[in-house]
Amino acid sequence: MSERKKAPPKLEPAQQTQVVNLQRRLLLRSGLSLGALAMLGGCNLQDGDQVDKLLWSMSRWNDRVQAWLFSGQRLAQTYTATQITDPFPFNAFYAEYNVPEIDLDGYRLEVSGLVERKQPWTLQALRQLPQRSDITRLICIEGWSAIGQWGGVPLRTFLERIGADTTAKYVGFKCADRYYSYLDMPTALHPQTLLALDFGQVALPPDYGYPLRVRVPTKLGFKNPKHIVELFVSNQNPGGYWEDQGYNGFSGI
Ligand SMILES: Nc1nc2c(c(=O)[nH]1)N[C@H]1C(S)=C(S)[C@@H](COP(=O)(O)O)O[C@H]1N2
Ligand SMILES: [Mo]
Repeated sequence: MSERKKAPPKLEPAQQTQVVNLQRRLLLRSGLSLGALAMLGGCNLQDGDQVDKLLWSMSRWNDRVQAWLFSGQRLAQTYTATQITDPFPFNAFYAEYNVPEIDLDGYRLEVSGLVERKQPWTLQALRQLPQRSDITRLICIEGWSAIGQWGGVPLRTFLERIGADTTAKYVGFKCADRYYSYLDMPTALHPQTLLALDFGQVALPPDYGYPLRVRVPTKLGFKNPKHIVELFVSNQNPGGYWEDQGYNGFSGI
């Protein structure tokens, strides 16, 4: 049951402390998820199905508790320009040389689901909307974190422009590389949640999710889809690349 995709990365002592601190924080905030994982790691249960069911039900319970704890307005910590991590780490479910190729001129963000206006958006049109930029920390569940600056359209502003039903439960995202993920509506409406077009002083480079990514500093890294090509609003949980493999769907930090 405790099959793992790959061996955990070797970490420096300072990084280990960071991971332990992160786990402690996650544990405090989320109650059970890491405890459940530790329990699973430390035992030899043969009946995978039963364990799976237990973990999925705990995870769903966990999502509800976390959503309830999330105030929707508490701001994530911000940093100064001198604290920005350079070079910034790249991460995806594939190696860097497989980053998708995207024709920027032909690019459109498709919009679907519970919204009034479903016209696709060019990058230029997105840049004409009000912009915001924050220097925040991206925390990956694999045990690293890095500080960067992302700028773009607050997702709230975009949802308002397209006449989204903001009483719906989820905003889902589909990406150019088969990745997909979603945000709960309160997180989608959080002031620091961006449809990011810029990274530092430049347009998003390929590695970091060009031409458009979600940047949500109140969530773990995997809830920040890169290369997004479609956005939709739904009352059905859209799932996600990692969410569907058991990563906790709320994954707040
Ligand atoms: N399209 C897409 N988005 C993605 C991923 C991916 O594989 N594909 N990986 C996620 C994970 S696990 C992390 S930690 C961050 C990494 O973002 P970075 O490459 O800008 O550091 O992107 C997230 N968004
Ligand atoms: Mo990640």
